[in-house]
Amino acid sequence: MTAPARPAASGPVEAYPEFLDCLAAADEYSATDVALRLLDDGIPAERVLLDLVAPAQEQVGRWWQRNVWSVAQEHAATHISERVVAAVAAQTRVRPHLGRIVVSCMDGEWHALPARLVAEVLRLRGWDVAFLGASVPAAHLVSYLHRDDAHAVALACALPMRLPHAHRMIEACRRADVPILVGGRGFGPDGRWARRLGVHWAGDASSAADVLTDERTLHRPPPEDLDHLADDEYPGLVNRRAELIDTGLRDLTALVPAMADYTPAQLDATVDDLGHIVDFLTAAVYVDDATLFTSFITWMVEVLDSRQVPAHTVDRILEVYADMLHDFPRAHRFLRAGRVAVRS
Ligand code: B12
Repeated sequence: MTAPARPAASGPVEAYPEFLDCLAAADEYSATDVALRLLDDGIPAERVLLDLVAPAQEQVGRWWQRNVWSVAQEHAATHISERVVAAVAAQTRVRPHLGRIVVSCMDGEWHALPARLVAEVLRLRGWDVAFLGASVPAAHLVSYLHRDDAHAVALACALPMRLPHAHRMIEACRRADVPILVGGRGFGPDGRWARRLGVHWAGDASSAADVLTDERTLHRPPPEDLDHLADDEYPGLVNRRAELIDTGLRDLTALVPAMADYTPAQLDATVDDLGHIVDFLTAAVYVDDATLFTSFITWMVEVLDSRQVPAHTVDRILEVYADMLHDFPRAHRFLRAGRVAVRS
């Protein structure tokens, strides 16, 4: 008797719905089977990581954003994706034949999985990778780079509001004289904010691997474009952060009577939201790009709307901040653009 024919090899795209179902069911073993089956069928590990795990995580994000999934469901799914990445890595041991690349998240950056995907792809391409994971303080990273004769450091930033911190980290690495490559959605859809900060950027793990092999380019970073910082609006906003959050909270409490009955957790979440508004505005001023702020506001309105918080509360906060920051011309202009984004 002959063995039943194996189903024809299918790729990550065909396996994606099944993989998502496994994440939704928090079924770690089946999710791992889906990924390992693709490897068995001859699909390169890089494609399994980037065409199966990465898009699934984006979908997880969309479901969280629309309040279809709770934070707990997102955490369970992300944990499984991490296990799948580890399982794929364990099946594909590549002896390093290229230099040492240190892959690290920026200080305060907890999105380690995107950086881990990059680290694994570099490892698959033969680099000797040191993966430092989430939120590495700048001073510790620099002393690690000194210790380790790195070919380059790859820095990840998923949230645009962390860009001023990212820049400080980039400068610290520059002083250590190690070539830098950055990536992650925090640098903007086409890496436009990386260009502002004068640093090489790659849009995905495969192009990161390509940039790192181009020695000449790697050692010649693009020029920084931060002359606008001479107006001192950025440090002014940093100094006024606490005042902006306090005033916003007081104003909202008067505007939304239901806030009187908010639980401490709900109040914390509101303070976090106000902090994000201020931090995204501050980051937009840092790179001098209103779209950083307006795209955040559009995202925030969608997040709040799916949680039954009306958009006019965001508009009101932006109005309050515009009044408070009337002598900050750029921030004022971005707040006005933000109010247009709320209404569109
Ligand atoms: C899982 C997750 C988390 C987990 C992360 C756990 C972990 N171990 O990574 C936790 C719970 C910690 C988390 C927290 C938060 N998160 Co989150 N998170 C996600 C989620 C769902 C998946 C992340 C992921 O794995 N992505 C998959 C990879 C493949 O994404 P990728 O960025 O496309 O990566 C590719 C490229 O960008 C590039 N790349 C990425 N990094 C690097 C680095 C280098 C050096 C290079 C060269 C290239 C490169 O290559 C990658 C592969 O090709 C995303 C959704 C999303 N779209 O990413 C939200 C998301 C990023 N999170 C979001 C938010 C808002 C938050 C919080 C602020 C929520 C909160 N209120 O607390 C916090 C902030 C925490 C912090 N300070 O860092 C938002 C950001 C929205 C925005 N406007 O910026 C997103 C987009 C969700 C959403 N759709 O709304 N999150």
